[in-house]
Amino acid sequence: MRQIINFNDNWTFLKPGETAEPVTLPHTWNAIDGQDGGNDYWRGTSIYEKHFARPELKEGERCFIEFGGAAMTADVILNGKHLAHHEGGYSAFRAELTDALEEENLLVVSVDNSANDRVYPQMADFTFYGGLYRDVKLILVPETHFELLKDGTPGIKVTPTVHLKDREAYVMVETWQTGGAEVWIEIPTERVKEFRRVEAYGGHAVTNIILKNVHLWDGLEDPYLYTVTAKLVKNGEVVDEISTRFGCREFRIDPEKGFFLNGRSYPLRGVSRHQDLKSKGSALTYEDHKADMAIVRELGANTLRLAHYQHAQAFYDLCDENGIIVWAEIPYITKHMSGGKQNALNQMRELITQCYNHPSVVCWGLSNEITASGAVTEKLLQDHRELNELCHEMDSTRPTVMAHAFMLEKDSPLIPIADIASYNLYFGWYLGELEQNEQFFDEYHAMYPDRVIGFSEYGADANTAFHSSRPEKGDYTEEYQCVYHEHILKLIEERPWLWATHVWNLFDFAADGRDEGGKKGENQKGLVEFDHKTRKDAFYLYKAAWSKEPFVHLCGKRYVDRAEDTTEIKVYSNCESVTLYADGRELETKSGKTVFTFSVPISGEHRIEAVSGENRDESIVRRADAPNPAYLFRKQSVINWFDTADYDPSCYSIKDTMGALSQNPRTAAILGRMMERMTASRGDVAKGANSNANLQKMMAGLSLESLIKQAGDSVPGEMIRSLNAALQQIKK
Ligand code: GCB
Repeated sequence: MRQIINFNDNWTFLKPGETAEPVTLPHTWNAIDGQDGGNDYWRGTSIYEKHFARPELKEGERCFIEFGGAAMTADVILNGKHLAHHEGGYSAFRAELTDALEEENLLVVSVDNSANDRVYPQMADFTFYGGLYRDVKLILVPETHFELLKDGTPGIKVTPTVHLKDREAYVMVETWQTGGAEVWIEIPTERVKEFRRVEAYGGHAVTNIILKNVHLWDGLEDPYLYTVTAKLVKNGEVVDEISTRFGCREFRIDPEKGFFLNGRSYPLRGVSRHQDLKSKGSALTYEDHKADMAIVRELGANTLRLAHYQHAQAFYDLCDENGIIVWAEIPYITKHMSGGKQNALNQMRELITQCYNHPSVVCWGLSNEITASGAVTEKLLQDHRELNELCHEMDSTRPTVMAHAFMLEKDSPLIPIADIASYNLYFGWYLGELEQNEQFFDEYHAMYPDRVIGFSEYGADANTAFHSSRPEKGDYTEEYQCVYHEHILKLIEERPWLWATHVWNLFDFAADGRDEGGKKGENQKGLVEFDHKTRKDAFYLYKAAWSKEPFVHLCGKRYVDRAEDTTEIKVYSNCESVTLYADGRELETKSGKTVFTFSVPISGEHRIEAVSGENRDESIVRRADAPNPAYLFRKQSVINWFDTADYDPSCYSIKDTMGALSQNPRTAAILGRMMERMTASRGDVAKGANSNANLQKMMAGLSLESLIKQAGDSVPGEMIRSLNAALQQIKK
């Protein structure tokens, strides 16, 4: 029988130029410098060493090591013998140690996250943490055992096909092994134990089992899991045993009606998740994963996009157990690399091999915003075709998908390569206005009514320190994030054909290249802060829309001082009516759905309470004489100075469009310098996007003034003034 030994303890970590330090895995060397901004986190090669005594191996037994993830490339060396090289920081892999074992052993794992031009990701809006940041295990198996090496396989593949009408599932079970003539397959059900003796040929065994009266894996409501066990038999004796859970579910996706689970409409509404956490980086424990899942359940989301790479197996397990529908993907992102095809294919092969049995996973994401920093070339199309074919060869049960950048034309030949599509749109945050989101989707849906389309990303950054009664795009207030999401929630609810929608992001996360909205190194589009604890108000908007757990939430608890006589008090709730009290006095009861808005006169300090049945929440607001400067991200009003300033319309100014300004060589040079500075604050991806031809086309119609407004404090007032003065020197 196999033995699995946790191998996380007693490692020594050696980073060049630093003294060796003892570490326990999971570990990343970028937990701090990958989150503090500056785009200067250390990327290079570090060494993990471990001394260990020879594990007790019985006659013929073999010893393997399993790495849950080594970012980004790894070499495994035991007692001086090089045993494995692995490229790709997010998939698991194994190496066999047996023949290199001695009585006392020195295991050296050299891990490298430095930049290169073949292993994805190389350009993206998140920190590429380096390290052995997932569990490491030793696996001791008999000489004849289920396969361990090929693409980190679990050795067993389960393909259930559900026939809803007959309430049956045909379950195909396959195993791979190094020898043995027979495999025993068992699936205990609620009534009987299904059992098959299967003859194996060429190291492969396959059988079909019909589950009658099948208990479906039915999303949030009933995520029922079966377990299949495979026993490998040699000379009449069971020598190895593995098992995996699986779920029986049927889904289909309709271009007009959206997603169906087990025959009923089941609109996928949820969020994306990165695997990282403040001060820990990517090195999460099982407790951290569980805490993340608890927040997903609290929110009431029924789907997760596990972006932008393969997550820990423990997390897909949690998704299975909790009935969460998953979009899984590889980090083929932002920038197509001409030498990256093999690595993209390898990462996809590993993702599918390792995640195939999870009923939660419903699609394979080929790439994300792959046109963000370059054109659609034949080479890029070809790499996508090959990835797409690979997915279909390996899995005939799940569609492929891509997440497209907003500037990708709707008729691009890239889109129909995958089975279904989704767009990442940020109108109302980066460029353009909120309404452009629905315009975009309505146009797409009218152009291609037979194509499945979804909303793979949308969001707005918010820092919970910043507040305003007149929230606007680019102010980083909690209130604008609410305005933004209220708009998009409505858009989504009115468009049932959007097959899946995913808020970007459930949590604030590390993007070391960023410096905006009062924080360095963080993307703040989360509904929850980077501590994975502090819920922003917008979190409760979605909870009100999705969760069945009755609650009321008073928004603006962090917005205490208000320089106005009457203030807006907003309540998010999934109850049908909400009553508001001020200082114990009943003010008003409102009926409605999700968002309840009240106008409340304020004079001093007031205790506000929102009540619906048993559910209540309270906050304090205070009448202030002047706006509290601590609430302001923009310390000055960027635009007002210009409205009052004189300017000569026969010369160029910031009122002109980007298109007009780029026509004249002198204004174009000024513009170029300014754009460089504006994009620098948003990290590498923004810098890459600047060279995108489609983006340039879309921006040509926008006035420079509207872009500046967008950029907030990254373009200070003084700079705008001198910029405008310079433009005013140039005659049209
Ligand atoms: C995107 C990317 C995601 C970024 C996000 C943003 O489209 O796919 O990785 O983090 O935009 O916040 O800009």
